[in-house]
Amino acid sequence: MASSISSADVARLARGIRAGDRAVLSRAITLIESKRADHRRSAAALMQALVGATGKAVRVGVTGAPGVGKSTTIDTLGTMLTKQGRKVAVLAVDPSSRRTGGSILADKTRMARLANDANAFIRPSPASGTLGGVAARTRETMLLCEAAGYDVVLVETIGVGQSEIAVADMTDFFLLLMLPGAGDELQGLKKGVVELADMIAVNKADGDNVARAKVAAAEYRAALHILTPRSANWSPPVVTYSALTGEGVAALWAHALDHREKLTAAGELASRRAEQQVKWMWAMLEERLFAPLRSDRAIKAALASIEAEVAAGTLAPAAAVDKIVGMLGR
Ligand SMILES: Nc1nc2c(ncn2[C@@H]2O[C@H](COP(=O)(O)OP(=O)(O)OP(=O)(O)O)[C@@H](O)[C@H]2O)c(=O)[nH]1
Ligand SMILES: [Mg+2]
Repeated sequence: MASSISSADVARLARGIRAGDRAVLSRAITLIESKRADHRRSAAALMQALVGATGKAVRVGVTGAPGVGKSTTIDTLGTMLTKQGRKVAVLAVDPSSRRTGGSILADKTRMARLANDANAFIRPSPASGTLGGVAARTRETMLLCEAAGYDVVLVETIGVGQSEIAVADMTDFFLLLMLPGAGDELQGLKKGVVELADMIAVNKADGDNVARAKVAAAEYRAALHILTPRSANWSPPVVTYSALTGEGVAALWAHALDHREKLTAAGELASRRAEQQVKWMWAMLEERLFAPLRSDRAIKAALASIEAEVAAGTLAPAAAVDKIVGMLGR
């Protein structure tokens, strides 16, 4: 997308998206992901044009350690949902450079059924950038998908780093996947992530793993008891299932719908989304204000020497800030 976009083009994109045209949707996402200033403006106009058409999907975040089975779960769950007549969009937030070239392909092969499903739309994570930037683009992509009629959005994120918080901040239901028998394993279980979870699901409860999965689930249940729940209207359940056989996947989804019903009734779903929207406004503003610090070569070079002076104690931090803000104002 090298050319600039007219307002008529934006209107055409908006129309195509509302009509559910996948090719237009893909093109619009490419526009959203563009770093060019004029594209950013067109993208903002597009988001505004579609603002009334968004918000209708069940938004689910899926996290868990590498290899826990996130993609397989999304494939199995997504396929179940399209069979029920749902339209499913699958997105990812992976700010590491892990997911380049080959592994996008790998992702699609791990979601082999969905990748060939006319009622599913899979879009890999935006290319690596700052987490804030990657996550903001993913969120906008989610909104475009909603405008295109996708009524379930599944967002996969790697089980490390801040990406989980970003995904929890753009979804309604945050699903934490765990492995069986990692018994001694409240292992790698980061308290912050557990506190965000609306449900813990122990995957790979198949074959020899069934008993171990149940033991792990009991341990997580006990662990959750000592945490303050994220919501007054919901106690996160702990379930076991197998993404491979599909056993327990329907029950898992039933919990997600139950959560939705309870939070909607309590008004919490609406307030959660309202808070999220405002949070994203601030996050994107911060992203925008900081962009020149990262992209402007002269400023970047100056920053390095200013930082060195501050470290050496020859420049007061307050004076350094003045200097930097002065450069931004130019
Ligand atoms: N036995 C068993 N294996 C599973 C199950 N779900 C996933 N796997 C296997 O676990 C491996 C990792 O699965 P993925 O779905 O790619 O896991 P992921 O969490 O998306 O991995 P990353 O995206 O690399 O973090 C694959 O070999 C899957 O076949 C399951 O329910 N049972
Ligand atoms: Mg994966």
